[in-house]
Amino acid sequence: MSKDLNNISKFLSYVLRHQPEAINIRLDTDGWVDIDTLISQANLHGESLTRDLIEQVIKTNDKKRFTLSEDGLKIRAAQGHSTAQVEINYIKQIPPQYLYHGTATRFVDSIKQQGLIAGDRHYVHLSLDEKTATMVGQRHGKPVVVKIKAQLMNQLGYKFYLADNGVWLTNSVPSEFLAWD
Ligand code: HQG
Repeated sequence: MSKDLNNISKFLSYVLRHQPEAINIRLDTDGWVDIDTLISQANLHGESLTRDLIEQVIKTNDKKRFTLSEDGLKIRAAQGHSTAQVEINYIKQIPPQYLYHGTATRFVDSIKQQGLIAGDRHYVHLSLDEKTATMVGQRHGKPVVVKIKAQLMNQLGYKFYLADNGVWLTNSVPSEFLAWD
């Protein structure tokens, strides 16, 4: 992805996940905003945005972070929200036997004690494979991957959701369901 598109992706992540009020837009409960409103408000706040650029970002984004509505009029972030404006009604899914979470070595002691917690975001984010989890962990420092006994958790009543872009979500993971190598 070009540097421009990368910057736009960062801007969209910021306003569609965390701070819609920064450009004075309101997201609906499912996280959607009209693309026309997004463009005009972004431009008003000094971020030049066009429909064409937005479509390029949606198409080329490495993690498919953004979803276009079926009618093509709205956009939302697929996951990763912290804003209280959004409470996506994700459909419950049965997870595979194991899912993976990438973190940094400095968080390991705390995670062993408290389990995985969502922090500022609405959910704990889990990956289908170790390679993806390693990349997620790298964002925070020296990566370490922890295996989650997802199917066992699900059998015991913990809910799992799958975002539009393949990221698995759950509210928290108590430490007894974590397996460290
Ligand atoms: C850690 C990216 C101490 C957790 C990724 C993580 C993902 C604890 C950090 C998405 C803890 C939160 C989310 C505990 C969890 N004690 N630390 N008890 N429980 N943590 O960024 O999962 O590129 O909010 O391990 O690909 O890293 O933005 O979550 O290190 O899908 O699209 O607290 O963001 O996507 O960090 O990443 P984050 P995350 P994007």
